[in-house]
Amino acid sequence: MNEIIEPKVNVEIESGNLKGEKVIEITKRLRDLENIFSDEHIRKIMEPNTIVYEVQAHMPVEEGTTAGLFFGTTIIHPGKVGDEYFMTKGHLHKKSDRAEYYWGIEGEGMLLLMDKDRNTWAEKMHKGSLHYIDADVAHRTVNIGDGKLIFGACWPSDAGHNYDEILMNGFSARLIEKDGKPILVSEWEIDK
Ligand code: S6P
Ligand code: ZN
Repeated sequence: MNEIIEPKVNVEIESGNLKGEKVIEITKRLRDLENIFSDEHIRKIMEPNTIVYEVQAHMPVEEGTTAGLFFGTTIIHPGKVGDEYFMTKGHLHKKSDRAEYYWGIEGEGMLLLMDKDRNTWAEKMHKGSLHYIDADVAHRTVNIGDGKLIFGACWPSDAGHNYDEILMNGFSARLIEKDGKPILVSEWEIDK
């Protein structure tokens, strides 16, 4: 049957906002982010309901399906825990041979990447920046600006998420603010 139909989902290009079928939404607040930031003491005394980041994802197939794709938008709110910028939990993909694309939509940020040998580096994120995240590279995003950091992502539907590795061992470096500027500091250099 020849049929012309409306799209089942729309993405607002300016904001990354997704509306339509099979869109899920996740909100991460300070209370959900235990042992992510360097200073647990400060995180615990901050307002636990503070939103750190929000994720929307269009998931047209079931998670784990081979050969499908997911498409998402992440908004990281501006803020810090001590001198460490608000950021995502960060993860590896459960399937270690699955890559991912990120692209900047709004705001100023950094994409923290860590390879298998625990070498960590950061790529600047801004409107229009494009980031290819190699398979088996851990990734975390950090908002270093005064407004929201918004970015898009596209990843294979069978990539999955491995959060445990980062929860246990972290990244080997963190992005902190020093003298009003972001710097990448090795874990061992941070005063506890
Ligand atoms: C999924 C993709 C993003 C993140 C989101 C939140 O592979 O990388 O959608 O899930 O940015 O980060 P995290 O580390 O909490 O999943
Ligand atoms: Zn990912």
